[in-house]
Amino acid sequence: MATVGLTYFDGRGLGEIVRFTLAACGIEFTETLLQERQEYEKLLEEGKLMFHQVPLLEIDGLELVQSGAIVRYVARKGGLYGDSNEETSKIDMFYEGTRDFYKSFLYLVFQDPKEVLAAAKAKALPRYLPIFDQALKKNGTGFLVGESMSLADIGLIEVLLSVTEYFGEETLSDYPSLKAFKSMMVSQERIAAFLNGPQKKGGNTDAYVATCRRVLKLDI
Ligand SMILES: N[C@@H](CCC(=O)N[C@@H](CS)C(=O)NCC(=O)O)C(=O)O
Repeated sequence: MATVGLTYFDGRGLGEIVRFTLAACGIEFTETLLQERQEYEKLLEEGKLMFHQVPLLEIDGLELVQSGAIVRYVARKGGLYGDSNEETSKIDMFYEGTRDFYKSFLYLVFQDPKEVLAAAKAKALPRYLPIFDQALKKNGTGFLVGESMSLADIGLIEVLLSVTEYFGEETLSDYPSLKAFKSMMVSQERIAAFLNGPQKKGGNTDAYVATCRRVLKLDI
């Protein structure tokens, strides 16, 4: 199979969900981790970045941008996007919910982390944790939709790992279904291999933030 290539930064941001989804689908990929403005400008000149943004996934002769479109393509390919229109819509609803939840942490590195985490603790956690806990309980299979893993579960595990990293495991104490979900997901063979492998990115560092600012000429 031709090489699958992800272009992003050496950090999580919007690239991590693409990495998670590829890993969950068992699709090997290489990474271009942008360091300099010229690399980004070259991609623009080549017409690879439709909206002048990364992540970019090169796969099956396609140049895909927009993280939502990318993960859906990969999930479809890997059988993680439901078997019917109804199932796929449910997966989409949950997946979009996980993205709204994840947004609470996304700009952590560009704003005052104390303020971002305090807002997440006050608003996002009490809103989303009970919803996902109840949804898992109601579905009763360990997964959010149907009887097997889907893109919705990938979105949820990504955000739960951030939640427990920032606020501790005890954050899930009152949510038994979420707790069980997290243990089950991190021990799935492909997810475990990704989490323990070299392509999983660590916490976002000052170097990562500086690189994003330099490459994208960010004024935040
Ligand atoms: N909706 C897009 C947003 C992508 C995005 O904002 N990417 C940032 C890096 S995390 C970027 O390339 N920003 C450059 C810009 O918008 O000029 C997606 O989900 O992929």
